[in-house]
Amino acid sequence: MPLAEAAAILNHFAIPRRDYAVLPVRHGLINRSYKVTDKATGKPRYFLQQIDHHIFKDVEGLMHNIKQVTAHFELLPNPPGHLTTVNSGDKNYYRSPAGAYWRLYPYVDGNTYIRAGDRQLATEAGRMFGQFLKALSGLPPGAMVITIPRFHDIDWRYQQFQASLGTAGKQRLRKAAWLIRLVEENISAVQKIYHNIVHHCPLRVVHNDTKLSNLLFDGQQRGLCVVDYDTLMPGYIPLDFGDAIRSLASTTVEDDPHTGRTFFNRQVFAAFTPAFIKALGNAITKAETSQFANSVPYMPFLMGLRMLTDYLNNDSYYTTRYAEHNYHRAANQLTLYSSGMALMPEMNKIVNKTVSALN
Ligand code: GN1
Ligand code: MG
Repeated sequence: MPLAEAAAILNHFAIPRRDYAVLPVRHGLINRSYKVTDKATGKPRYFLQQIDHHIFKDVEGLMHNIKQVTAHFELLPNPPGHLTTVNSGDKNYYRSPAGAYWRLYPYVDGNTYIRAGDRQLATEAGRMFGQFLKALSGLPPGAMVITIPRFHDIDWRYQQFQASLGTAGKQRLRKAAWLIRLVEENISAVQKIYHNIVHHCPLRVVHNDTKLSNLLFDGQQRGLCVVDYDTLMPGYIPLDFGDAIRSLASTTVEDDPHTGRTFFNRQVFAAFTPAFIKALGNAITKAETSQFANSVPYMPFLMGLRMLTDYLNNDSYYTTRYAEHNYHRAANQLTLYSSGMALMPEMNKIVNKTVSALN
């Protein structure tokens, strides 16, 4: 996308006509994002994104979901820190004649982290995601469009994986053989976890991509807001919990190629969990907290499986920066899964202790 084209897109949004500088920024694995700066003052003003409509096949539905959630937040007496879109005509996005989708947010000048490192950040992250989900708890799942069906459903992801085995090239199959074996050996245990969650927990509107890098913090590591609303959809709170732990409590980033460096940090888990549960308050049920520890190995397995499938499909979904990128991601996440399995009893104790202290 030439920058001049991205800059011209700004004319379609309801913002003051100024001379803006548009700079690409790396954010997430899917959409293209740009920081929009007012050239006269040098201040960042907006965050412009082109939504990848090959991956998000129902962009209208996705933007409808964002509207539902932001409108709901605005009615709350104490809304959580959140973003609101800038309008383009009567819509919260712009569709170009060529069929590209764009949206614009006012810029929130915050810091992001890809690793928690310390307990303070983990506690703040727990509070932020907990408050965000509590605020969402008043919105009925029926108000939302299911933009990516069966997004966190292991049965569906396993089917996609099996299909990729039939079409993958020999070299990638050989390289990933140990990961394929790990998946086959563990799939039934992981499917059980998922079926239990679905059976016991209410379907709710959740975030569905609660990684640490989707939180903005100020200079003192105080939370500003939760970002990335692409996957706001019906789902399960324990899976948002597990997904947050996946990035926060991992000792390294999700694409670290050295699997020996990848395991869960108990201290970060012990800091995040009480803050998350407390912030949810009476919005969370015992049936849900009883699934929290199970979701800790579940989410890295699910992500590892998706990354492995994408590796076998020659990287058709996630953005990759080098040939083995998806392979490294998958190896990392599936290693994290094993660490999560080993720590499950201990994590269960921490969750139970928190829940009984609050009662
Ligand atoms: C994708 O693009 P990004 O980084 O927001 C993915 C998530 C994964 C994540 C892995 C729609 O999110 O499910 O957790 O990569 N989103 C989609 O980092 O597939
Ligand atoms: Mg996302």
